[in-house]
Amino acid sequence: MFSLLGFTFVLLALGSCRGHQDNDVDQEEPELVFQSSKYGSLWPLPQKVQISDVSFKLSSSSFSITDAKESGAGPSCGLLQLAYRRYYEYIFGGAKKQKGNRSARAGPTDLLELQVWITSPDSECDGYPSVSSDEACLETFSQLIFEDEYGTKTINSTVISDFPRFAHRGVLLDTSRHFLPIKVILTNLEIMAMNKFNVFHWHIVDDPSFPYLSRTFPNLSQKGAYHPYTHVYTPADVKMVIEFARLRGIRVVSEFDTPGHTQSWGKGQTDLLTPCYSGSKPSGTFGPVNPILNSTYDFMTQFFKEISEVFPDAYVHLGGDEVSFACWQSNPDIQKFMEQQGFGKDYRKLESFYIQKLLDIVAATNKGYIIWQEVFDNGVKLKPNTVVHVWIGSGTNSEMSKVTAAGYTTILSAPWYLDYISVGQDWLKYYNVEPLNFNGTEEQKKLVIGGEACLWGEYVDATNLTPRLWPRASAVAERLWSAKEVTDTGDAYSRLSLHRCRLVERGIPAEPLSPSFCLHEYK
Ligand code: CP6
Repeated sequence: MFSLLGFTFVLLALGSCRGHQDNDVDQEEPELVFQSSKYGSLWPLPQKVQISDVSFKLSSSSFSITDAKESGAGPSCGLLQLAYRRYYEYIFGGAKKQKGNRSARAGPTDLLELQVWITSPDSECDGYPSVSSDEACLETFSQLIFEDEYGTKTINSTVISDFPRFAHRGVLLDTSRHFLPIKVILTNLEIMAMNKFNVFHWHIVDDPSFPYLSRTFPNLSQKGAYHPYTHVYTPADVKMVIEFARLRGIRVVSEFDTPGHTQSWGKGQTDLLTPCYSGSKPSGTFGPVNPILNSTYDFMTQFFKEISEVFPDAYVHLGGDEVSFACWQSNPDIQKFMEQQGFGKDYRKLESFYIQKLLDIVAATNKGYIIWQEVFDNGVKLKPNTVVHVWIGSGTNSEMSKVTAAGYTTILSAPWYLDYISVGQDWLKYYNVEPLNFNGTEEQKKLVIGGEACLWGEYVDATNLTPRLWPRASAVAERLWSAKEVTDTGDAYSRLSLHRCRLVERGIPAEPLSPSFCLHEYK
């Protein structure tokens, strides 16, 4: 059984005739010095795979992907029809070249059809993916196809049973430190699907720039973007990203991080940020969102109403990380407010006061929310369906214990900060993480819904994003998809090398793991 992200379905591979036994089938390039995996180039590894040595040929002139007669989703399912076309093109390289120019007549061992049989009662052709979507993928089928020594596309008869270990498998991209053109975002969504990632965490705004074009508050990007026309995401751009992701079974979770990381918000929205003081006078600089003004909450109410309408996902990420208290401490109005509220000198209480009100505002838009771990650490009262995002690299295991002991669902990012680079095979470091390796009951472990690879944008833009992310994020993808027992790094190395070459063959500049070559190098 396979399924496209967001679907469950069964593939029936029909040959024009019985396949022949071919004991000489050698799907690995003999030149490669590593030990080939019996799983070929499959990545991430499915839950159960049995590859037989019965093989079929595929030719672009006779092979097609079709709906099975019994399928629950037919020609009217645009999402599926588009996926068939995409994967046909991946398999045959854009249908341009027909290697060897074999006759169009189907041979006795040709695979003619891949029939896709959707078995789930209500498929998600027109809807959006969610945390509970049933998944797996046409991608798996395409990964089983290899070129024999004559360059003919070949597939061995295979039984696969597949589903993800974790439901939330995300990649964070940061479009504030550097603006990322839409094309780069779409390319990476495509690569995410090839790795079975299903959440695009869009860290869209931050201190340096505010590229989100808000219909309600156009001044935010007019004043806060790096450039008001060329470095913004218009409503049409955002729609395009969401639809492109939807067609690939990927959720788009937007992050609008407050009260810290908001310098760019202040440029287009007066009085939103706290004026910092130097002695008894305002210093002219600004700190986090001003939590003591009613106007702040009026603004947030309107702003998040818009966000809840623009982004269809059931969750929005509200940030809440790394709030610096120095500016709040310097401001006499804030000091007075602290006294009135009985907060003493504990600015975490002020932070919690702000977040509490924000969470109520967002909850009223019928969205769930994800927050960075500090919000939980500060003891803010959270709705039971809140997702706590663990990112701090020290004390990670005890944090996972605490968050899940308190009954919250959690996602893990602390071990997967891919903006950190070093020489050598750092993918192994990401691969060797076991997300449930913390003290806790079975009930607690069930609350870990997944994780995210984070590519913060300080040193990343369109020039280097793709090779920096891939295939390093692929290591995270397998950890979040495959069974817990899949930990053989030798086997992983072999499959990942081939997976990376497949990305290269599909036109993606994914960086190499070690001295090596690909049959079809990057052009
Ligand atoms: N930006 C935002 C960042 C980081 C965070 N939030 C960050 C902090 C520490 C490291 C890497 C990234 N750049 N908004 C923390 C979640 Cl090591």
